[in-house]
This record gives sequence, structure tokens and C-alpha cells, in this order.
Amino acid sequence: MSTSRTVTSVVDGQPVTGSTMITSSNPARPDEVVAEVSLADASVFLGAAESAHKAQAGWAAVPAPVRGRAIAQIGRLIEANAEALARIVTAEIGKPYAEALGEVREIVDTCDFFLGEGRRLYGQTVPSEMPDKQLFTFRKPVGTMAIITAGNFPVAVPSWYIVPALLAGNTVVWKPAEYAAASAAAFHELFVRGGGLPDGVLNIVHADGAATFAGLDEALEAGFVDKVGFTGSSAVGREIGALTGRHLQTACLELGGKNPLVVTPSADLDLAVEGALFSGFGTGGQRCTSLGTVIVHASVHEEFLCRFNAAVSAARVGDPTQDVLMGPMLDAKFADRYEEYLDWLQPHHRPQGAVGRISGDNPRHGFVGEVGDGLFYHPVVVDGVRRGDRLFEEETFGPIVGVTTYQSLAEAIELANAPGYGLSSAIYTSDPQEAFAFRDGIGAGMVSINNSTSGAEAHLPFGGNGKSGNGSRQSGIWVLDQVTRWQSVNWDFSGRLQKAQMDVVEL
Ligand code: UN1
Repeated sequence: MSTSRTVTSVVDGQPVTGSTMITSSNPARPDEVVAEVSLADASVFLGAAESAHKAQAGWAAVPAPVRGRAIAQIGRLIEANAEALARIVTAEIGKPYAEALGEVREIVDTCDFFLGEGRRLYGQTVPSEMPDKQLFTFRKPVGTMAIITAGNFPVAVPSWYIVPALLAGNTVVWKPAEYAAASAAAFHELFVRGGGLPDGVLNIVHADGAATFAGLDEALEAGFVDKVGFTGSSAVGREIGALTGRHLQTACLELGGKNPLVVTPSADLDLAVEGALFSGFGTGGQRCTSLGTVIVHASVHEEFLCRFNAAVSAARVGDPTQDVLMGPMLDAKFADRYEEYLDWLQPHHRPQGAVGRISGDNPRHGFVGEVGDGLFYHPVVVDGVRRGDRLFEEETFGPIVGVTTYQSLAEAIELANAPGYGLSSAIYTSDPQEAFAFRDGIGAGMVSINNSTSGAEAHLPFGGNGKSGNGSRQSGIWVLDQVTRWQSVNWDFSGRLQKAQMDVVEL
């Protein structure tokens, strides 16, 4: 299509082309090319890391309040260009336009939060055990961060890393998902222009996974990368964690989820249905926070299922530029993987007694608008999933929700924790004690009470446990522990050598 653009890496302020060209196409209309993307090889990643490394001291020397002002200006420019950026996101990954606009809003919220942090970035004063001596702590930037992000939130999730990283005085090499390259390029351009960022401070490298791993390995070896931020699958997260660990560096890992939603007998069932619908099928189920399994009390199971199926059948699915709950899959590779789950659900692949009826799938579900060869699927509800079923245990990253029943809250919590992820979770109840007991027992990093598993606000800690990550948290004040390291200072003005633990002051 004539409006497609060519996207290249940008290293030290200069465009860098690679040896391979791929296209990023519109998943709603696969013959519409959104961008021609020049993929870099490992040496470009290494060069970008070196540029970032060289630019870091200069950027860290800019007073933090001035860096905060740069973040403020980025936020204003993003806000002024919100609709244009959201349109690119919708065209490139098929996210419904209203959601895409919300995603851009999340960048602005993140900038709003951090612009003031430039005037705080507090350290502490700490008393000494000795006289005429004072202890302090300072937050220092980690240095250069390599940030590798998925394409389901092609602009908001990168901002969760990049905004605090820059604010704290770090420089960045960012590797976005190839299938979201145009969204990433537009974001990068607005950040560099809005913040007036010096060359080398925010580099972008479009590369495939193999080139990224090779380049990252070399960059870590050379000492050009001090910290890695990765949002994506648990499988790749393990590899990133292992690679980073080999170089004695750390990674902030935000990985998958198999997020449960518990419906108790005291729940407002209509509210629970609305929550399950958005949690399960918003973004086509392709959020790390998407709903995996509804765990519903046996006494309200039939009623919940009946209302849920009706809501799923009535949901608008189709052209993401229109008012729909769900557009197409993000990209062919996700559609292919999702097809495996659909195949598995076919009766001849179904293990004896493993799953119950596929109740919400309605092949006659009308799609909104022209869907042609787009990567569109019907939303599917599978009632009767059980422990051990793939659908119960695995993150599907697609528009499919399992349903199972429980008898006691302890059983519900056990089922909710069973798959071993621990990102998000939800409970619908009108009993505060039940809500509190769930909060206490659930292993997830995030808990919603009478709200969706997805749609976290941008200033609360975001992150998970178990297979969902390595315990790191993003967002709000908490992400500062990812982008800075504490330096402790002890200042002795006694004029003599006072030895800790040895020159003990007696009362
Ligand atoms: C993700 O899918 O990687 O809480 C992030 C949410 C969004 C972010 C999801 N704010 O669902």
C-alpha cells in the first residue's frame, strides 16, 4: 500500500539498514503492508549498545530535574499525536482503536508520573554507629539498558521501561517486536524529538531473535550493557535470564500468565460476566494479563455459563477500526500457535474426558466489517477444563477461555495457583473476608477484586511470580529499583580511623 513506510534501526542518531527486508502487514488485511522493515544483524545491536554506553556518562550528567523536563515534553508530544500513533498501532497489530488509544494514554500517564521524579530521586541519610560520621544512600543509574519488548503492547510497555530508564540517567538500546516495527519507529521518533534526546541516548534496533541474542551476548561480554529489560514469553524469558546471569548481570523479566478469575456465590454475576468478557477477549486474549480460566462456584456455574455464553455470542468481533471487543490476532505467528490449541480441541485430539463442551464457540458469529483473509477467530469458551489439560495449564495467548468449578474457597485458590504462573488474578465477591482470604492465598503479583484481570493502572507495581517473571516489578516508584542501583556512602569527619564493629561506643 502506498502509505507504507520503510523502517530502519537508528543508532547514534543515524539510520542503519541491515541485510534482510521483511514486511509488517495489517493482520486485519494481510495484503496491506504497513512497513518495510530492514532487519539488522548482531553487529548492529553491538554497535548500538556501544553508542549507548558512550553516551551514558553525558546523559547522567544532565541534572535529573532537566531529564524530568525532557520526559514532560515527551508526554506532551505523545498526547498531541495520540490519535495518529493509535491509528498506526491499530493498523499494524489489529488492536481495536479504542484500546490502542488507551495504550497511548498509558504512555502519557507514565510520563506524567515520572516527570516529577526528576525532582525527587531521593536517597537517604542514615545514622552511624560512630560519632562524627554520617551515612547516606544515593540512587545511581545502572548504566546502559537493553530493552526487548513484545508487540501486543507495542508502545505502552516499552514506555514502562524507557521513561524511568531515561529519567534515572540510563541510556537505552531498544529491540521491539518485528511485527510491530512501524509502531515502534513512530514511538521512537516522538521520544527523540519530544525529549530533544542527544544522539546515542535512545537507540532502536530492528532485528530477529537470533541476531538480538548474539548481539546481546557480545554487548554483555564487552561491558556495554548493564541491565536487560524483557517483556515476552516465559520460554524466551528463561533464555534471557540465563544469558544475563552468565554475564553476572540481571534482567527485569515480565513474562506470561495463566490468569484465573474466581466467581463466588455472592458475586454480582452480570459484573463478573462483563469482567470475564473483557479479561478473556480484550486484545483477542493476547495480553500477558488475559484471563485463562474462570473458576466458578458449582452453585452458580450453570447461571454464570449461560450468561457468559450469551455475552460472548453478542460481542462484536471484527474490523479493529470499528467499535469492537476484539480484532484479529496480532500476527500470523500467534495465529499459527493458537490454531494448535484449536486443533487439540477437535474431538479426535481430545484426550479421553479431558475437556468438556465447547460452549461459547459460535462459528456463525457474525464478524463486524470486511474481514477477508484477516487473522480473525471466534471467541471460544470451553467448559469443564481440568488440571492436566493443556487448556488449563498453558498460556494460549488467544481468544479462548476455560471454565471449571470449585466447592470451597481453598479449592478455588489451589486451582488458581496450580498452573504455576503468578501474574494477575481476579475474584468477584461481595464478601470482604472472602476477598481478603483470596488476596492472601493467591500467588499472583496482581489481584483484582470485582474487576478485570487485565488493565492495570500505570502507577502500581506490575509484575509476577513463578513462571510469570523473576519477581521484578515495573511501574510507579517501584521500577526505580530496576533502573537504578543503590550506592552507600559513609563520611567520617572525626579526623581519625573509626572502625565499624570494633570501635564500639558504650552507653
Ligand atoms: C502485557 O500484556 O504485556 O494490565 C501488558 C494490562 C495492561 C498491560 C499488559 N495495562 O493489561
